[in-house]
Amino acid sequence: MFTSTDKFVQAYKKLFQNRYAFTYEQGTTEQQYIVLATLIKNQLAENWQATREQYLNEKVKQVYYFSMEFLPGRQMKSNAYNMGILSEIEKGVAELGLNFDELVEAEADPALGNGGLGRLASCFMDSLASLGIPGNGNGIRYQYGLFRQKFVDGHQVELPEYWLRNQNVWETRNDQSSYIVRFGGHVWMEIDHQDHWIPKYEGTQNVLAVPYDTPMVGYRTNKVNNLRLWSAEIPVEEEENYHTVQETDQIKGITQVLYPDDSNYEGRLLRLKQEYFMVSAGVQSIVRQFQKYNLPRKFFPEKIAIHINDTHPALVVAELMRILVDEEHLSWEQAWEITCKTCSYTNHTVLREALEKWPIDMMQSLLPRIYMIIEEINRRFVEETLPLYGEKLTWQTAILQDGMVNMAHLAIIGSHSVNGVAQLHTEILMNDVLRDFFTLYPGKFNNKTNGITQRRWMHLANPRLTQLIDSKIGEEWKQNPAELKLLKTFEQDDDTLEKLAEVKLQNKTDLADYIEQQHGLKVNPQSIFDVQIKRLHAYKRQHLNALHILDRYLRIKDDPAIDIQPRVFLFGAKAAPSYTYAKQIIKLINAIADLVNNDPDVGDKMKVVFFENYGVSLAEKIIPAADVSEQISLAGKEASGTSNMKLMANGAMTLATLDGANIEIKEYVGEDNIVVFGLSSTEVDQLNQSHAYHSKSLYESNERLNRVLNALIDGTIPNAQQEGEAVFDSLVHYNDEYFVLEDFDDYIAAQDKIDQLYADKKVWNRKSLLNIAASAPFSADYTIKRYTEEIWKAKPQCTDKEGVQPLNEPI
Ligand code: 26Q
Repeated sequence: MFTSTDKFVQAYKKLFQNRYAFTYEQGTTEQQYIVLATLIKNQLAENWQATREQYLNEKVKQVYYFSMEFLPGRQMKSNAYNMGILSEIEKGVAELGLNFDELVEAEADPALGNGGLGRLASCFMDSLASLGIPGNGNGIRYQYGLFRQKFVDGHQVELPEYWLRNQNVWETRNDQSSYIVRFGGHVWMEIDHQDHWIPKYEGTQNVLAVPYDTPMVGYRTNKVNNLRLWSAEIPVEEEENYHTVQETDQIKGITQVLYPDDSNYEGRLLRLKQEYFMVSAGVQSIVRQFQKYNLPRKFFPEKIAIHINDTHPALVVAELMRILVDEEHLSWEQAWEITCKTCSYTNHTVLREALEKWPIDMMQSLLPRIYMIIEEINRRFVEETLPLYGEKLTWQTAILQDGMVNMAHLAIIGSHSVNGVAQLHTEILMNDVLRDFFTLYPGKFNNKTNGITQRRWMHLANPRLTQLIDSKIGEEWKQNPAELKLLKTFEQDDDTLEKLAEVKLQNKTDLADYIEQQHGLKVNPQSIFDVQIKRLHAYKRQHLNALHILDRYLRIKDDPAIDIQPRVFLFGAKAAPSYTYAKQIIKLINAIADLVNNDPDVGDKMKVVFFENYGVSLAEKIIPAADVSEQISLAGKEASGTSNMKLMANGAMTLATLDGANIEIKEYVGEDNIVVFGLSSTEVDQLNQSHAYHSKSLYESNERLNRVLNALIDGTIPNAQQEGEAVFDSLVHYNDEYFVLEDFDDYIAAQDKIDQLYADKKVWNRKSLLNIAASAPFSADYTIKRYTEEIWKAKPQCTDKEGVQPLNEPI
């Protein structure tokens, strides 16, 4: 790379001058960042090209991960780190007299996703590259990412997030790989002179899909993968047809903005346009790639795997059929075999309101040819299934139902693999949500528990902890996370435990400084830092957390001299702009924070902080400082969760319901090192089926609960009367859909247990260490290995990574 700090300094100065024609000392921090990032990007260009060419020459099998969302986080530091030049760069930047951390913060954090699903896609991109697996991301280059959240008088206000303002150093626009995507118009079929049925199109709206490629750098490998994000433009030859700004905006509007809803699906035409736009451009570019391999078409599934990340890209199935049948002139049967062998699908939700279904007439008019193909897929499916399984099951699994196109059904029927994202979630899919399909295709179903990249979430976000681990067990764990379990041998070692506590305290002090600077609020780093960071949703039950806070507050008011473990409650969450109840919960928690933080009776015993604009960059600051990880969704609702894994790996104790991957966390860390409470998913099912739940009688009979709930409506919380009433009503009068009141007592008891454990520092530190030691199985490297071996059948292209073996047993 750079042979010396001097060389780096020279290269930096030269590049700065070339670009701006003044010296770097005269530049803004943004300009100084841009030059540094460009210098780093230039260093990886050669490997990027070499990787692409090698894969092409050797006709290597490639994986394409189709996702409407990616949340990569800032990339300068992680790229430098993965390239192995971070310390060199830091030295050089110091030599220049610049502040590296300031330059890092000058980079925009691309919020091209809502939450877990998008962040998972980015963790997977990191693992694919780091394992040397030929993996490509395929998504949308939204001009505006997920809204920037501000609080005005405690209410969420959404501001546009124009992340491209200062130029995106990491992307490369590749005009030569642009494709046309067609919408609307009319289609009819004609026979050509070779007896092929050819679709004829009239009156279509043609949109140019231009790819912007971003390098995905592997950790200590020379392989560089590609993330391809598509942007919508007017085709050059059609520019003259577009006269008004409105007409132009309509096209560009396709990739203008990310839909900010992660749970409540709304059938908007623009969203369907976005989905097909990404799918069509992506599949066309894959077919072009395969053509370069010069192989018979039946080898397609041996060289290409396409992964469908939730149903959002499910049109891949129909688009691949369209290209193989209409453009490559394969028979329907041949095309269908290739399609099913190529595609695989991951489900990320069991919430019924989140399942994508598009009105047939909308799809028919926007995508006439695609709809014809879906109709034919459905016709053949019904024809085959009906005689074998009868009417009921056939209609329940059909793609076309009640005037709607069921996207999950399309994805399942067109894929060879269907997976859930945690053991419990996969079981719920097989036994409940997708039971009929499990009857039809038991062999398609499999589990792939989510994972996280330790590079971003430990090595980079928590250097102090990383150094401590290195000093105890060496550096091998960075290549092979299973080694983390060696930490267990230090569970009784006072020196290690004290150092671990010191690391945590320093991280908490850093976060406390940040809180003071951002919120003007002083918090005591010696308190328990209790963290709930995730999208705001009733099923995730941030309001249960709020009820506990209120209960504690009332206890302190009863007896201001009470001997209680000091706590800081930390929240980070965005609510979908249209989700009124979620926004009311935000306002309520902010009002409780005002009350608690300004009450002199409370003092240091308790503080509440709701961070604005939670996202990847904030998570990197919060997670290393967490003591308690709140994973309190109603059992059966959270598919997996991934913040639970990040917090555990940073030594937080999990306070959890038996939901999603929490169950696996418990298995790995052991029941003594996690605090579990609440209904099980089976109990939730039973309560639902028996109709025996009456939240109002709990309100009336449980004194403690009664007092807390009354505090929502009796003026205890100033400035949130309406919101308090809304929460009260949903819990008491509308029978509490997510069983908050049922789980309340058990949750309070679990919180008291946390206090008790924390009181004995040695006990706590030991548990914290054991959590870190048991977090290895949640490495995304292992998750990706399993996808690669069991679903995609691709091969790592760097031999030094073959030692990475998944770890299955509890430590
Ligand atoms: C769908 C249609 C129209 C508009 C938006 C959407 C949409 C967008 C995003 C629907 C869902 C999402 C995101 C879902 C999500 O993030 N799910 C989470 O995925 C994580 C990774 O598997 C899991 O850990 C979480 O449990 C799950 O909630």
